[in-house]
Amino acid sequence: MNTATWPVGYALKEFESIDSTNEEARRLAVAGERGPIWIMAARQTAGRGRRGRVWESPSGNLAASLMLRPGRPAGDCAQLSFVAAIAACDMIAGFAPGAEVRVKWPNDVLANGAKIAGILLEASSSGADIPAWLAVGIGANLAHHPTDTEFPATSLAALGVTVPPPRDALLHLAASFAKWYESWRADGFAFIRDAWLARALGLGTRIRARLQNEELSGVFEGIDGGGALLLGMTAGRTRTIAAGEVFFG
Ligand code: BT5
Repeated sequence: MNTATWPVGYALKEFESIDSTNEEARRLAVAGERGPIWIMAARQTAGRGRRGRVWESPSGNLAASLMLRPGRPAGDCAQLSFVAAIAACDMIAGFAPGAEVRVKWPNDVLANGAKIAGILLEASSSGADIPAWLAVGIGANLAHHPTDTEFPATSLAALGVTVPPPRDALLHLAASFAKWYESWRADGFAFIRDAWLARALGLGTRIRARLQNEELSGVFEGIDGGGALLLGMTAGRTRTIAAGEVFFG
């Protein structure tokens, strides 16, 4: 793996054990911390996924959140989950060069088809058009992965590669995120979308999308300017899906 250097201007706060690094990001933001600051914990006792789901993060895995204040509208801020996915994908690929490391809409990183990292973006809930702060939470399975998940999971250890200390993984993640974040700030989402699509699994293939009240089958055509999934249906129609789960095959 190439060497990486810690990005200039980013602070770091480390914990041995914490409830959730995203929750700590929220606490720091509410207390007035300006950021950008990475929060990392060796272990989370209440790691969370989307929609109240649990994220398992035992010691040996990476659990980290970046608290930052982009000063951009909420719709634009949501694009940062794609920035995080690209950064996490490249970090994992760097440690597992022999694996097929891909992103899966909206926020997962897969290695050889199994989930190795997940992303949880949370924002201040003040109702303002421009969120006061964002927490970009990233969990990556370095040494361990759960076996009882709906979607199969894996880890660097299960891939048979050398497992880095979580701090090394964070260094590469933080360096990569900072690079892609600068590109997003300077050039907007189009370039990020292209970079994400270049890493996406199953582009142009038939997928299933589970929405809140229905399940759809269609061709994964891409993502739109807001990051929504584009699903090609019969008769040339395209459905735009803002939230849901995707299944391949
Ligand atoms: C995610 O949610 O994938 C977002 C995970 C974000 C975790 C980070 S860790 C640092 C920061 N602090 C936090 O508290 N959270 C963030 P979702 O797509 O909802 O996936 C959750 C589902 O994945 C669960 O319902 C399980 O089925 C499965 N799962 C739980 N732990 C897993 C793991 N370690 N690896 C793979 N799958 C897991």
